[in-house]
Amino acid sequence: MMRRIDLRGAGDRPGAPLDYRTAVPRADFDIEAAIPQVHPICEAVRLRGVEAITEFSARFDGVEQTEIAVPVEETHRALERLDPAIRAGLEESIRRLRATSERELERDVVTDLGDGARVTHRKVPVDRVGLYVPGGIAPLVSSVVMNAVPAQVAGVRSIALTSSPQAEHGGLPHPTILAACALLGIEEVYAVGGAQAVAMFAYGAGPCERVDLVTGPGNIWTVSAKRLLKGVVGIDSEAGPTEIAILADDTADAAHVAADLLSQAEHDPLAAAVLVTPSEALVDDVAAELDKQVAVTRHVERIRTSLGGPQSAFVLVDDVEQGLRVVDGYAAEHLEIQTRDAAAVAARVRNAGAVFVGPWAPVSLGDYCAGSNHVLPTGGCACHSSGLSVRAFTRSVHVVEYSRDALAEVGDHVVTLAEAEDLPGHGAAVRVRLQDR
Ligand code: HSO
Ligand code: ZN
Repeated sequence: MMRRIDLRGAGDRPGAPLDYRTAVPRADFDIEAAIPQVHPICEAVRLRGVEAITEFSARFDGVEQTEIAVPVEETHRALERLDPAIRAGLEESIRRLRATSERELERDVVTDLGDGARVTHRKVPVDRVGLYVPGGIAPLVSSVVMNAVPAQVAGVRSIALTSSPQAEHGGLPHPTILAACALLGIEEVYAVGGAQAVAMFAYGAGPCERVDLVTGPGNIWTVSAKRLLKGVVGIDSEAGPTEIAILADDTADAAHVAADLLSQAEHDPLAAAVLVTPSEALVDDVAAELDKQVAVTRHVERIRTSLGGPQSAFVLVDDVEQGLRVVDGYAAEHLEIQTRDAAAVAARVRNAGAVFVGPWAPVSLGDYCAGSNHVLPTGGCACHSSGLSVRAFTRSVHVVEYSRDALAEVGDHVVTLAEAEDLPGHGAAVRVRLQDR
């Protein structure tokens, strides 16, 4: 089902060094190519607001809407009807993520650079955020938790959440998503999905005031809209189709490895599942396990497409050393380390959205209840971006306080540097303060 890429001996071929960033291909998720289609949608929302949004809901979601806002009573009703076991699961997920988020909150940093010279790095929560929760292929109720909890812990004043309207739920988002909103005390909820949801947040539309920052995972349309509107609005990392990479040696359990690859392939035909290993025996065992496990799972079609796609592969390497170069080059959204001394190997990983260490930390634990966040950079963006956390919802501001003497101490340097840049007015702003009057 999965193809094999053999990189053994390819690492240090003289004259033709291997480019580890492209050694493992990615799915065809061309964000730029989708922008020409997304642009008119965003423009329509900017110019015509709710009227345009309801047209898109009719066209893309098959839902006739008169309003886009979900009455708060609907969220309370959904919570009353929620299966108690699901509620307990959500509560545990919230508790653990809240615990890590509270510890991750950064304090102000005050630096005194001499008498009367102080710079404070002040942390300020973003004022208003729009959280996007996918409702398409699967209603990702856990994404409500992953978006909302760090925003709340960061101290965001105003939180709005949107998810696509569902024809089978009377044009509202999935009831479990609404219930999770009630559980978290989120009262401003919209039934809007796709690119039009990102545009609604970026420009404001009808009852939805514009936000400062949009976060959350999505499909090609929402991710393209985020890239297009970045600058009009802040965005978190680009979180597209799910990826799992597993670096494993012959100590790994093939049944576990197969189950974990399958678990993320389940998300999307474009999801990527990659096993990097020096052990050919492990590849054979995992391939056999996958045949067994996929045959009895629910979303067979989707999983077969994902695992059979060019983005999924068994990658054979010389050893764990080369494996580390491969996974660092790939920069997976999720990376599992299932090797001897897994913690020591994991400590050397530089590029991954999140790292899962050893046999007892599957990615699906992190998807729901580890206390880590599951909104993570995909498509190789993990080499420059981070997953969602309180930091994503916080800005920092340098606050500068100097006395006259402290300014005098450094003033000549300012004047000299300003002259060097041919900006004498800059220097004058210091001189005018220090000259005797
Ligand atoms: N693995 C997905 C998140 C998710 N899984 C939600 C289940 N529900 C992307 O990190
Ligand atoms: Zn998942």
